[in-house]
Formats: sequence, C-alpha cells, structure tokens
Amino acid sequence: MKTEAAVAFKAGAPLSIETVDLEGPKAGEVLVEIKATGICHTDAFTLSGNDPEGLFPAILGHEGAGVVLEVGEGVTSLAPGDHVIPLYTPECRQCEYCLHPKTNLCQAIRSTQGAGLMPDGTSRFSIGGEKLHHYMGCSTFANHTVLPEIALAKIRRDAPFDKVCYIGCGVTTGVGAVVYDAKVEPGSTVVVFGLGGIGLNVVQGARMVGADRIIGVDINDSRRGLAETFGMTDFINPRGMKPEDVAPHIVEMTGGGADYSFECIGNTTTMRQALECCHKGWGESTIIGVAGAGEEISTRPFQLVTGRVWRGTAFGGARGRTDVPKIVDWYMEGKINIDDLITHKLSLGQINEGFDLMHEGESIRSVVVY
Ligand code: NAD
Ligand code: DAO
Ligand code: ZN
Repeated sequence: MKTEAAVAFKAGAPLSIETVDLEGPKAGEVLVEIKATGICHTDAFTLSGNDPEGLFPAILGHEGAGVVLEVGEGVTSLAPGDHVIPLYTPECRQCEYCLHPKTNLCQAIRSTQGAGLMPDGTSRFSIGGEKLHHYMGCSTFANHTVLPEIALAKIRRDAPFDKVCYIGCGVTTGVGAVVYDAKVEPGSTVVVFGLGGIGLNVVQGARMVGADRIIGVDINDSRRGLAETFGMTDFINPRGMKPEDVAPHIVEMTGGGADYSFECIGNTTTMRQALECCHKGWGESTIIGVAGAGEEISTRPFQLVTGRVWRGTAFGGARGRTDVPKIVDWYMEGKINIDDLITHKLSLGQINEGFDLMHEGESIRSVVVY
C-alpha cells in the first residue's frame, strides 16, 4: 500500500513529506494506522546525526497511538479494530529478560530493531524502490506502519489518540521511573533535574505515589508554574551557581539530602549533582537523560561507599504490553494529567515546526495528528 510519511533522508536535514510504499504484515506482524504521534528528543537526537546508532534514510517517530488494520499469520493477541500503542521496548514474555523480574529490556527482537529492520531482517518501507529503515521498531512518523505483535500494547477504545500517544514514551518513562524502577515511597523527598517532557512526568509520578517534597531544578524559569501544577513544591534555578555548589545547596535545604533524585536532562554534570544531592546512607539517583555519544559520568567512589545508589532506567522500567494499558487507565481515571503537557498540535506537514518548537524550548510536547 501507499502511505504518507515524514522521511529522514539524511542527518541534519529537515524531514521530507513523501508518499512511501509499505508492504503488508508478515507472520507475527501487525499493520497499524497511526492516528497521532508525539515528537520526542530522541527523534531529534537521531535526526541531528549525533546518535551513533542512527540509520538513514529512515522513518523516525516512536511515540504513537493508532488502530490495527490487519494482522499477519499467527497473530493471536490483536485483531483489526483494536487500539494500540507501539512499544520501542517490546515485551515477548518468553525471553530470558522478560522472565527475569528485574528488567523490562526484552531482547527478543533487539538486534534487528537496532538495525532498523523487522525481525526477519527486511524493511516494510521503501520509496522509489529504495529501502527505508524502521526506527526504534515503531516509525510513527508514517500514517501506516508495521510492527511485531510483541511491540504493541492493546489499550481501551475510549482513550483519545492525540493524548495517549504520549504514553508511548514520555509519560511512561517519567511516571514509570518513579513507580516501577525507583519505587518511591509515600513521604519521600524527591529531586527532579530537568522539568521538560520527561521531568514533569517524574514530578507527577512522585505526587501520585505520595512524595512529601518534590524539588525541581531547571535553568528555564518558565517551567516553574507548570511544574507546580504537577506537584513540585520547591524550585531551584541553578543559573549563576557554581556546578559544585548545587548538590550541597540541596543537601542543606532538605536537611541531609534527597531520598530519590532523577536526572531528566542528559547532561553528565547534572547527573553528578543528582547523585551527590542524595541522602547519605540511602539516597538513590536514577539517570533517565541520554548523554551524548562517548560521554562519561564521574563522582568520588566514597559517595557510593557511603550508601548512595546510582542507577538508570529505560522506558520507566515498564513492561509495555502489561503496564502501558494500566497507565492509559490512570490517565482516563484522572490520576495523571497529560492534556496540559501537550502544548502544540500539528499536521504531518508541520512536523518540522514541531522540532523547531522543541529546540527553542517553546513546547513540552508537540503532537502530530494524522
Ligand atoms: P526537555 O528538553 O523537554 O527537558 C529538559 C529540561 O532540562 C528543560 O526544561 C531544560 O531547560 C532543562 N535543562 C537543560 N540543561 C539544564 C541544566 N544544566 N540544569 C538544569 N536544567 C537544565 O527533554 P525531555 O524530553 O524531558 O528529555 C530529557 C532526557 O530524557 C533526554 O536526554 C531524552 O533523550 C531522555 N529520554 C530518556 C528515556 C529513557 O527511557 N531513559 C526516554 C525518553 C527520553
Ligand atoms: O535492550 O539494549 C537494549 C536497548 C534498549 C533501548 C532502551 C532505550 C531507552 C533510552 C532511549 C530513549 C528512548 C526514547
Ligand atoms: Zn522478551
């Protein structure tokens, strides 16, 4: 079939709106009509050319929601008409990783997904006979896409696509990091570095589980008001502070340090601050932000010897097919707020404006509605 897509022909160039060819689903695969997709920093990172694993030409996008149109041979858990959210972290429920209680990093299709291909080693997308790579196994910047069955979460039909698409990455990553990975307890003191599309979801996750104090750290003062409506109790703008003074300042204002901190920027200096603002003996810091290729983190090992814990999370520790439908329920029940984080709605033809808004710090989330 033919479908409309925003194609990334090469790094550093704007996306190009094209009519592309899409082959139907093979065994174990599903054809999905994407109804809406968020534009995330990871798409921009890959498009910039700084992603060492970035492949071109490709159809980017990994934060979508849509409807199943057709299923391939052997697909049992989905049928035409089902509403779904694509999963860049699949859940096969059979691999060594899925069967281990401590990780959500299903490896069933890891190697082909990383190579921009479907599990059989081929692509379903092409243009003028030239192969186009899939992206993060999702390619939601196409109106129609094909995914493995294990990379689709079936969700309730009354959930609005233009909101719940954000659960495909940002919401789940932020809320999930609090709930599934760090397992923040009621009454905790939580520090969130970076109040963007991920950090604001950490803030609301911390509020949801009953944290007493939620301290936000951001160099952009305009993030303060929105963060307060999501549960932030204290705000720090570190501009003008020496980098080495940020953690001691937080330790002092919390009377000993954070129970939990989250780095939601992707900056190795703030990763160190996030660890070192944690409470001696028990404070845990979770890295969510993705640093540039080749960058390294550092701290004095005594920080760890004296009981602080440094960890990281991908997709909020969520097992997509199991947990994403629950997060959709939390949204529909009013337990989490997505509407106020979606600051811009665009058509596919406006997708490059969405990247501009992100780079200018003007948007929290732009959503393309097909
Ligand atoms: P964003 O740009 O929306 O938010 C970043 C925020 O950090 C902004 O508000 C900015 O003002 C603030 N900031 C920048 N430099 C700062 C500094 N030195 N000190 C304090 N604040 C600073 O980005 P986002 O969409 O929220 O993504 C955050 C990070 O999370 C990115 O690195 C992204 O790639 C990563 N991410 C990780 C996962 C995962 O599974 N681990 C998933 C999605 C995104
Ligand atoms: O299993 O080795 C693996 C890779 C898992 C990929 C997880 C990526 C999470 C961070 C990237 C940001 C996603 C938007
Ligand atoms: Zn698995």
